[in-house]
Formats: sequence, structure tokens, C-alpha cells
Amino acid sequence: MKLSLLFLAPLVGAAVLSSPHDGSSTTQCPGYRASNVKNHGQTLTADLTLAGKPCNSYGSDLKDLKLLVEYQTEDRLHVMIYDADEQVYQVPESVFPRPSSDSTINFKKEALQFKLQHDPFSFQVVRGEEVLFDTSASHLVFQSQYLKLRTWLTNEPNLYGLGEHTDSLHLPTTNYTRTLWSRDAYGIPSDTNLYGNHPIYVDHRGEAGTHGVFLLNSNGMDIKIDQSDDGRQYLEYNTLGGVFDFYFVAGPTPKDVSMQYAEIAGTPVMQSYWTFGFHQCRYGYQDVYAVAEVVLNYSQAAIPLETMWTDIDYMDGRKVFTLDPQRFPLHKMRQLVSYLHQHDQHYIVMVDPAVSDSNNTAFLRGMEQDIFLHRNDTVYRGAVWPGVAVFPDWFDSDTQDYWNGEFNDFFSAEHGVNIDGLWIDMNEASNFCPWPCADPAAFAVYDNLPPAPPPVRSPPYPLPGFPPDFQPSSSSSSKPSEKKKPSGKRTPSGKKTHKKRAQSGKGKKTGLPNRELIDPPFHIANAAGSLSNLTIDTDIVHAGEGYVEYDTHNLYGTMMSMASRDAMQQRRPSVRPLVITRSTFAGAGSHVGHWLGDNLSTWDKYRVSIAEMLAFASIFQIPMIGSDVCGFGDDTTEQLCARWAMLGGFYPFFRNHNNYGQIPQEFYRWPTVADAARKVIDIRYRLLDYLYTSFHTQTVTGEPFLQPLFYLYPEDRNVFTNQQQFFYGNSLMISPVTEENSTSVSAYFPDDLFYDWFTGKAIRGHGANITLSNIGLTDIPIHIRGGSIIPLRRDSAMTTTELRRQGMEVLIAPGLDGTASGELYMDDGESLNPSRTLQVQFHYSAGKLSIQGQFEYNPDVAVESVTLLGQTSKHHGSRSDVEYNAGRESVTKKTNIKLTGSSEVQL
Ligand SMILES: *[C@@H]1O[C@H](CO)[C@@H](O)[C@H](O)[C@H]1NC(C)=O
Ligand SMILES: *[C@@H]1O[C@H](CO)[C@@H](O)[C@H](O)[C@H]1NC(C)=O
Ligand SMILES: *[C@@H]1O[C@H](CO)[C@@H](O)[C@H](O)[C@H]1NC(C)=O
Ligand SMILES: *[C@@H]1O[C@H](CO)[C@@H](O)[C@H](O)[C@H]1NC(C)=O
Ligand SMILES: *[C@@H]1O[C@H](CO)[C@@H](O)[C@H](O)[C@H]1NC(C)=O
Ligand SMILES: *[C@@H]1O[C@H](CO)[C@@H](O)[C@H](O)[C@H]1NC(C)=O
Ligand SMILES: *[C@@H]1O[C@H](CO)[C@@H](O)[C@H](O)[C@H]1NC(C)=O
Ligand SMILES: CC(=O)N[C@H]1CO[C@H](CO)[C@@H](O)[C@@H]1O
Repeated sequence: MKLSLLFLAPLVGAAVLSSPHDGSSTTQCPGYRASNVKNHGQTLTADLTLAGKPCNSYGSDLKDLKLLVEYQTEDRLHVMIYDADEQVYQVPESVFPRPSSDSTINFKKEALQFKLQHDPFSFQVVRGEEVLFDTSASHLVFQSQYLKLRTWLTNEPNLYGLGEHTDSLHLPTTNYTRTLWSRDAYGIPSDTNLYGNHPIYVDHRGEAGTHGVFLLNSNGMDIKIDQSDDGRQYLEYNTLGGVFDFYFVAGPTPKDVSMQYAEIAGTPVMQSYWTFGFHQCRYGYQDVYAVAEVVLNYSQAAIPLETMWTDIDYMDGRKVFTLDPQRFPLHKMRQLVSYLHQHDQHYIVMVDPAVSDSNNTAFLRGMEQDIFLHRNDTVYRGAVWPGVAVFPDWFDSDTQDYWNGEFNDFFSAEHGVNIDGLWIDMNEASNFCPWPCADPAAFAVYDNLPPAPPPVRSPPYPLPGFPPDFQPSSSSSSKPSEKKKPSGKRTPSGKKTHKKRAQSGKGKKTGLPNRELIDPPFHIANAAGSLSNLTIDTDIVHAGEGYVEYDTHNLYGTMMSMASRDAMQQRRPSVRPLVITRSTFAGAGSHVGHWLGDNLSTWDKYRVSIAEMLAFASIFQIPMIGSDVCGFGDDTTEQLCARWAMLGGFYPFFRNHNNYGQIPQEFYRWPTVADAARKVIDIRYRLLDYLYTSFHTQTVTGEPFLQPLFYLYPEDRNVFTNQQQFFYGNSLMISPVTEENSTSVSAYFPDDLFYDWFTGKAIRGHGANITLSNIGLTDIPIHIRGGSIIPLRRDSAMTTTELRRQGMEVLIAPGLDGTASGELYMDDGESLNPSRTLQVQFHYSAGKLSIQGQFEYNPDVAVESVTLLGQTSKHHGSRSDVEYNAGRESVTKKTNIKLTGSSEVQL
């Protein structure tokens, strides 16, 4: 097929008038005219010229734009509208590397077509007969501080994505505004902008297929979804700058869309096996003894604790890279970490970006290396936990070296706090000092508190549960690299900077000059008020290329994530760093994981955690995701905490975390919650290799591990709005109880065969709800999807290290056609680039299980049994080699299969 046919032009009979009741002052804007259209083979270019008198509504109209259209793969179309001078800001490649094009694509197989309307300019993206995107819904507006583009959609669209938010997974379609502007959003209220920004939506049209639209733009924006006065559905982008840099992916299934987006944003980063264990944290552990006591109490309650965390409590006056000398003294911290390591447990602490402006080494070194943000040649100051604070400039080429130096020193295996993973917070960036922040000291919360009481316990006081003479051993699991210390004298320096902090000119894509960077004429619906309020001032010019905070605010958290991951990586070069961040931008999943922020201990937040987690894991490609189990703010209840423990067992990132001042909520605090935790951790750990396998698949192909029901049943309209159930991998459907005081749940069963996890009983789904009842607080409905084979550990363990020594079991759940399949991925569990892996495919049909694959990694454990579900005692009558499991409608055959080569089992 010739390209000229792919770039169909002009469009016939397209509606071109903007809605007469636009309501904004852009109604009279003239739009653009396309000319000089050139077909270069795989790409098309055109000039766009302002088609009339500029309307200059929110800044000035740009007269000359360019259009670039690229068929990048058979499933992906890139459409870019940018200024002819290439001076307008574009998201830097260093933060978001652009996907490569496939130069050998077969145009006959190209799923999407681009159709151009010359005058007034608009375009359509079409898949077969289906118009996916049609910008004739309004004139294009491209001004110095405002861009608008509106597309028609089908009526009653099924749209998902556009995070971060706590609204429904299936987005509202009328009078709905999604604001993207990173914000420290305590309580994660709905209908507001939260910590991170993911300008991608998935448009699911049932049998007509699914596609995705990603706008690579980091400026503040309002995305509006509504109907025009004549009832036509639209979606409209209103951004404060940047360019229109669209990626359209063709699907046609929801899973395809996720995988195609992963080719753009990057596949998520693989995590170590231990990171999937259970984590405990809270804000408000008064000292290292309290932290150690929690470790001991978990152990005494026989609840497996894999990783202990510490919030900002450990810091001296909440200053990063310091220890409270009385409550968290270094030698006790080293004992604690050593103790955890010797027991195959792990330790993580929080680091914030803001560095205290006081006499502390992190500040002095940062001043010396001159890596903090400047405003008008003076270091910019805000107020965060430690009081008056300064902020690293991640665009400064010296900042990585500074950050590495602080990590190597403070988190040194030999003389520091030898952490295994990292938690980064407050990186929106949060600033307690409201704009214009003339006096940050007035907002120094901690400084203004009454003096802290002396520690309750005075040393010497042995760590509870430790031998009295317990000494940290120098051998630990860390593999420190050469230490890098910043050179030079450590003196505070008020010296004038010699660094370039100025905007560049044309052709640099670093931003137009002379913009109103604090209070732009167009106001997005930022819940914090003005753009700079409670964050870093948006008129700050960064070091290096001279990007301004106005354009790059939404990248701050992701840039801190990348720098922190690198800093962790160079401490332990051979293992996968775990970094959990609060603020994210598109693509962050290829570096870090995310927790869902400061929610509340309410049933509402428990429920919405499912929708949020699904959006992050399945759409935004950040599968290392979870919400604070039992809730962060407010007091939890025994019932909520028990239910949340059961649900949290199916979060990829499973952490109990609680706010300062709330009642304690460690799982051992109530008998019911302890039972729930033991039970769900047992299930989770027996399934850990299944989780690890599915998670690994996502890191390779982008195929999502956690999924909403419509991902697996895309044509079943009953599941399009379902956000209370989800698939954990392709094989397990989880249907938590969602209401307080309830012991039942109305769960949807698609037209398929399922098996109850606990009883093995087959349930034939008929595309209807089934009421599941008598679900106690220590229960959660789990159903195995017919057609699945799941590798399991035969027994759980107190740590994931011990778990890896447990024998395995293969569970076969035949589908409606009597067959089943599944897979298993294993490696050493932590190497950054494992040299040997095990990748096994299981197939079952006609009574025979086959195990085939690549067996380079030897897990040194055998498959000790194979269980076949859906077997009644009648079936069993004819067999002697298998044992019938009464009450579980299954048969089990004892085996001793070493995972070192192919094998077969007859059942
Ligand atoms: C649209 O939403 C806004 C803000 O939530 C509300 O004030 C307004 O009444 C809504 N308009 C309509 C027509 O529902
Ligand atoms: C640990 O358990 C002991 C004994 O039940 C209890 O007194 C103590 O408060 C617990 N401490 C913590 C930090 O959980
Ligand atoms: C800064 O801290 C160091 C080390 O604690 C101390 O020796 C020095 O006197 C302090 N300087 C000032 C100006 O307070
Ligand atoms: C920087 O200084 C200039 C000149 O004194 C002043 O006009 C401008 O408002 C200042 N900008 C900031 C961000 O303080
Ligand atoms: C900043 O936020 C505070 C707290 O929400 C609010 O009271 C204030 O009006 C906001 N200021 C601006 C300029 O938006
Ligand atoms: C659950 O039961 C408790 C105790 O009876 C009651 O206070 C609460 O309001 C109930 N919650 C709901 C949602 O019915
Ligand atoms: C199933 O139950 C849920 C929750 O009660 C309800 O929202 C949904 O509409 C029901 N679905 C069907 C197909 O009946
Ligand atoms: C949705 C919700 O409950 N939001 C609340 C979260 O907590 C903050 C602070 O307590 C409240 O202001 C919100 O209303």
C-alpha cells in the first residue's frame, strides 16, 4: 500500500466549527491552516499557519507551527504539533527517552490511519472503520501560555487512566475535569489533582476494540470530558504550555494497549523477590527500641515480617541524612539493621528531597557543590519537615554526584545505616510555606513545636529480643562499591554561582521567554490554588539548559526517583534497587514503585485503593504499587484493618503504614487482624512465585499483572465499570468484601469456569452476579480461572529467603475445554542481570501435564505434587496413583520433579 493512501486528505464533510457555546475566551480563535504537506515515506510533515487574527486569549498565538506524523510501529502513530522555532518547551529526553521507530514496518499491517483536514486544520486517527480521535471538535489553539485541542468521542465512552486520582476507574463522562499538577494531597480527596501525572487514557469500545492516547506533556493541564450542547461527547486538553506530542496506540485489546504503552513509557523495572514480602511501617515510632520491639512482636505473633521501615522519626530534627542522636543513635541503628539482615529481614527508611538550611553536612556539601535551586542568584528556600529547607536541582549535572555522596556516606555498609531499599516522599515537591513564601521560618512546623520530651528509656537498654551483648557483624548482605566522597573543603559558601541558570534560545525546546510563570492567564483547577502555592516557585530557572519550574514541576518526583535509584544502584551495583516514591510522571515505573500516598482509615479509601492500584499497575505501567494497609490518617478499626490486611495481601506492594498520633495498627494488635494477616500472608507467600512470574512478564512485555475484569473479558459490557474485583495475574479473580459490617459480596462471574480457591469447588460463571456469603473477617473470596496452571509453594515461611527453600506444587484448573496452561519464572531473586533463569511452560490436556522450557537456573527444590481441580469422588474411583482430596474436589499425585529439564506427568 502506498503512503498516499494512508495519509488520506482532505477529509470529506468534516464538521469544523467549534462548539458555539464553548464558554471560554478561545471561541473566536482562528485555528490553523495546513500547507506544504509532504509525504516522506514513513512520515508526513506540514506547516500550520494561524488562519486569521490572533485572539491572544491566554498569552499570544503562535503564528507558525509544524506538524509531524510518524508511523512508528504497526500499532503506533506519533502526531506532533510544535512551534516552527522549536523554542517552546518539550519534555527533555533525559527524563522521558523517546521510543524508537521501527524502520521496517509493513504499512499493509498498519492498524491506524491519519487523515488530515487542511483548512481549517484538524486531523482524525482511524482504525478500520472506527474513528478514534477527531480534532474537528474545535479549532486548535496554540498560544504562549495555553494550548487547546478537543476531540470527539463516541457517546457513553468507557475511558480509563489520566491519573493520579481517586475518582472511579471508569472515568465520568460529563462535566468532568482532570487536573494534572503534582500536589501533596493529604487524604487523597477525589476530584482533585494528586501526587503524580499520567496523561494517558484508554478508550475501550467493547467489540469495536480498545486504543490508547498518550499526550507527552508535563505542563499543568486540565483535561475536560463532557458533552457539547448538542449532546456530542468530547475530551479536551487545556495545557499551560509545551507542545502537542501525541502517541496513539491501536490495541485492539486492553492488554495490547498496555503493552504498546510500555513500548513508549518503558517497561517497569523488575524487583527483588524479597520486596514482595510483607512490610511494616509507621510514622511515630518514638525510638529505635520501639522499632525493634515491633520486629520482635511480629516474630512472637508468628506473623512473617519481611521488611521493617522507619519514617522521618529517625532523623535529627527531621533533617535528611542525619540520625536523632538520642532516639536513633548510630550504633543502635547498626545493631538493628544487622539483626534484621542476620534474620533474612530488610530495612528501609524515608528520604525527602528538601535539605535543612542549617549547620548539617548535607546542607554544607550541597552549598559547596552549588546544587540547590536558585531564584535570582540566591538559593531558594521553603519550609518542609526540618523547617527552612532548600531543594536539590535535579537538572544540575552535579546533583547526582552530590546525591551519591550523601548515600554512600549516610547509608554506608561499614559505618552508616545499611538500608536495603529506599522510600522517597514530599517530592511533588511539597512546601509548607504558601506562596509567596516571604518568610519560610514562619512555616517551620517542627521548629515551632514545644521541645521534644527526653527519650522514655535511657541507655544502656538492650534492643528487645536481642542478646544483651548483641554486636553488629560486619558481614551483611550488602555489596558496597568504592566510596565516593565529594572532594574539597566543607565550608558553607555564600559565593556567587558560576553555573548557568538562564533560559536558552530558539531550537533548544527549553521554553519561550517572557512568560508569566507565577500566575499564567489561564487557571487550571489546581486544588492547592495558584501554581506555586505549597510547592516550589514556578518561576525558578534550573541549572543546565535553563528549564523553568513552570514547565518541569510535574517531573520533579520522577527526576528524584531516577537520581535516587542511581544512588542506591551504585551502593550495591549487582542487585535491584527498590525505591518507592510518592510523586511520579509517565515512565516512572521503569525506575521505581509507588505507594498511593496519605489515605485515610476509611472504608471509602479501602475501596478506592483497588481502582487506583489497577490504574497504576495495568495502565500507567507502575505495577509495584499498593496503598497503606489499614489506612494512614485517622484511626482504623479492627474490622477495617482485618479486611484491609486480606486485600493488601493481593497488592503487589504490601505495607501496613500509619500516621503519627493514630492508634497503633500493627497486625498483631488485634487477634482477628493477626489471624487475617497470618492467613493472607500464607496464601500470598505460597503464590509468591506466581506473583514473581507474572510481575517479571510485565517487566519484559508490559503485559499487566494486575488487571481490571475488562482486560480479560473485553467484550462483556457488565464488567466495564467494575472496580471492586480484579485479577491478580491472569489466573486469580479477587472479590473483596467492600462494605462495613457485611459478610457477603455480590461478585460478578463472567461467562467462564472458575474454582473456589479454598474448596476447589467449580463455579460456572454465566455473566451475572453471584452473592458470596459467610465471608468472615479473615477471609477473602479468591477464584481460580479455568484454564490456569499455577505454581505454588507447598508451605509458606516466616521470610521469603526460607520460602525459596520450600518444595513446590503445581495446581491445575482445567478450563471449559478441559485444558490448562501456566508458567513459572525463577532466578536468584535479586541480581540486576541474572545470568541464569528458569522459564517453564506448563500445559495440561487429556490427563497429561507437560513441563517444558529453559532450565538454566536450578531452584534446588522439586515439584513435590500435582493437584488437578474439578475432580469428584466419582472421577476418582478409577484411579489408584492419585489421592482424592475430600472437601476440595480435586486429586493430588505425589511427584518428585526436579526443575532441571522437561518432564511429563500422567494424572
Ligand atoms: C459541573 O461541575 C461543577 C464543579 O463540580 C459544578 O459546580 C457544576 O454545577 C456542574 N455543572 C453541571 C451542569 O452539572
Ligand atoms: C510489643 O508487645 C508487648 C507485649 O504484648 C507490648 O507491651 C508492647 O506495647 C508491644 N510494642 C510494640 C511497639 O508493638
Ligand atoms: C556546625 O556544626 C559543627 C559540628 O557539629 C560544629 O563544630 C560547628 O561549631 C557548627 N558551626 C556553627 C556555625 O554552628
Ligand atoms: C529577579 O530580579 C529581577 C530584577 O531585580 C526582578 O525584576 C524579578 O522580579 C526577580 N525575580 C524573582 C523571581 O525574584
Ligand atoms: C495556598 O493554599 C492555602 C492553603 O490551602 C490557601 O489558604 C491559600 O489561599 C492558597 N494560596 C494561593 C495563592 O493559592
Ligand atoms: C457497623 O456497625 C457499627 C456497630 O454496630 C455501627 O456503629 C456502624 O454504623 C455500622 N456501619 C455501617 C456502615 O452500617
Ligand atoms: C453486580 O453487583 C454490583 C454490586 O452490587 C452491581 O453494581 C452490578 O450492577 C451488578 N452487576 C450485574 C450484572 O448485575
Ligand atoms: C475524601 C476525604 O475524606 N478527604 C479528607 C481527607 O483528609 C483531609 C484532612 O483531614 C480532609 O480535609 C479531606 O476532606
